[in-house]
Amino acid sequence: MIFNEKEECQKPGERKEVQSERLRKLIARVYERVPFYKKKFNELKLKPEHIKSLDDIEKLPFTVKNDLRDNYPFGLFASPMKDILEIHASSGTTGKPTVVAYTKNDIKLWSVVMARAIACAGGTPNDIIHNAYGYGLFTGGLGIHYGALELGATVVPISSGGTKRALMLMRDFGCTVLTCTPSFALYMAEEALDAGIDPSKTTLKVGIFGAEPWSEGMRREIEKNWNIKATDIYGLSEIIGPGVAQECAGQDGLHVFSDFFYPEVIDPVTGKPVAEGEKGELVFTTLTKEALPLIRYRTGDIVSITNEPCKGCKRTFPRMSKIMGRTDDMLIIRGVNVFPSQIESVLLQVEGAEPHYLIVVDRQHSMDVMEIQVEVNEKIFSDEVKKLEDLAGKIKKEIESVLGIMVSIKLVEPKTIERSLGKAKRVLDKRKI
Ligand code: DLL
Repeated sequence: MIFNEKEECQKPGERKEVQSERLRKLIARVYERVPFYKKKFNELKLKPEHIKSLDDIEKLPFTVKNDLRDNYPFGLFASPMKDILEIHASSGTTGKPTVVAYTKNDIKLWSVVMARAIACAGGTPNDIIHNAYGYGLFTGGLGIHYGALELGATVVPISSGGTKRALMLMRDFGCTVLTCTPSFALYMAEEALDAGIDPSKTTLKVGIFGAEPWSEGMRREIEKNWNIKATDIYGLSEIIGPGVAQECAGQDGLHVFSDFFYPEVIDPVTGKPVAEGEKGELVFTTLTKEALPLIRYRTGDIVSITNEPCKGCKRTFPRMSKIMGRTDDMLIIRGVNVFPSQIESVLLQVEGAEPHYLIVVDRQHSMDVMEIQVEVNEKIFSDEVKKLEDLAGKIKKEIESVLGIMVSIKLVEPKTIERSLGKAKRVLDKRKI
């Protein structure tokens, strides 16, 4: 199905009926199957029958990332393991990842919303999709893959890395859609020029970029370099992966697929909803998910949402702005979520390293790079160079194994990292995005 007009252009009032019905079923399901939710509801003296429609959603408790960690790995699942077909995981502050799961119906849902997203961006069954999101535990690669299959397009599961070969295949196969993080799209354009390929003269026509924040300036650059229309895709593993919201060719906000993922925007301090169009923290309720249904999940992403009709297409979904920031200190480095506290917990365990550090993030040749400056104690600092090198190597190895991305380590003299009286400044983000 390329464009399901009945669902995507449904009158908002009619959609609300569908959403309310789905919400009622969801609440009954989690109350019965997830002890964590049953306990929370009981504490609030809330019974499933108190939730009659979407208008009652504010009575429900929030869910936060820590709830997933506290119930690691499978504690929040609402389906028995025999019904779970696939598991993904993203990084977490304590080194324990956030685990998410899918039943057969969940995979079908993921395929449908991702097919919707690709079509919304301008993709059709005739397209050849060069999918350079990472395949593996990250939801980017497989999410796009399922959507491409559902749409009936051709997908090339190129994954990330091996850029020169990937560029050759992209040209030889005549790929028409590029899917990857926006920073990787820029990096690939540079690599193409190096390899003697003019990126503006390829067969590509559309790009579907997300998993990390990017600006309008970056969009213009990508569009110019590749001579394509660059669209924004949003999603998060906890809710489904990519395929939660997608821009159409109008490029004026991302259509939130609210018939499956009901969005709210709240004041992150009071937890109360903000007025339409105001910015706040994005919260989602998964209306039909089976394996890992989440109620009022706080994403930490700051956005605003409008219900004004879209000028670019007939879809009637609410549209959200690009992500304007986060409520927590999560960094996204080459699409990987990184919390400074993950780095801190490694440093605390390494003999000789002090927990005074500064994470410097920059962009070199369009790729994110991360340097961690770490103070060492007096004793270590006066040791010979070899010992310092060994220490830096040890820290690098430990941090890379926790984060799953490459970092560089710079050991610095005792007391050189600026101390702060208030909230410590742990991150210097020099990326201009
Ligand atoms: O990044 C899923 C995804 C894959 C989305 C591919 C789009 C394309 P996580 O690894 O769980 O899932 O990270 C989710 O990434 O809460 C946002 O902070 C950020 N993020 C995702 N998409 C965008 C975007 C995937 N378009 C976290 N713009 C989210 C800005 C984004 N930030």
